[in-house]
Amino acid sequence: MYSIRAGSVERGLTGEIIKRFEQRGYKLAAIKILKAPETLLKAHYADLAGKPFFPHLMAYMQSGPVVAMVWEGKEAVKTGRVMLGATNPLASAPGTIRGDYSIDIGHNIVHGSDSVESANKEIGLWFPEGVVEYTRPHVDALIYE
Ligand code: YYY
Ligand code: MG
Repeated sequence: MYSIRAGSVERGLTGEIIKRFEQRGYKLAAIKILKAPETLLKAHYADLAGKPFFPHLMAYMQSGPVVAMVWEGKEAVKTGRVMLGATNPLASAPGTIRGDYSIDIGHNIVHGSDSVESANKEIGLWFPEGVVEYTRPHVDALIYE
């Protein structure tokens, strides 16, 4: 589960970020723009509740709309984290999303689930209505061997 964070939507980076997952070959299973409610963000970032940066994180994520997405495919969580780059953009390699579009850690452009378990939890929080199930056999045959 990915969310293009507040600020990145306003900066006009939504299409750029979506494009990277599309061109890699991942399958879009859910997407929406929303102003994330505080209750949702608190559940989403529950593990970080005690951290000193938590109040800023909450305020930042409520400062504007976010785009939430689910991308599916082989190793989508692990590869997605590589595509995002390091948490601190100053340590993110050029070519990664954070490395190409951000500087400060608190405004690092995009969230990505860190494990399949947390992805499933986050998909339930952000998409309680469920994701869209479909197949695209001709495309998958071109992407996967
Ligand atoms: O999974 P990832 O987003 O790479 O990092 P987390 O450790 O889960 O932290 C979530 C979020 O919190 C991070 O993307 C920016 C913010 N944050 C921060 O503002 N300052 C820190 N020292 C650590 C994280
Ligand atoms: Mg995280």
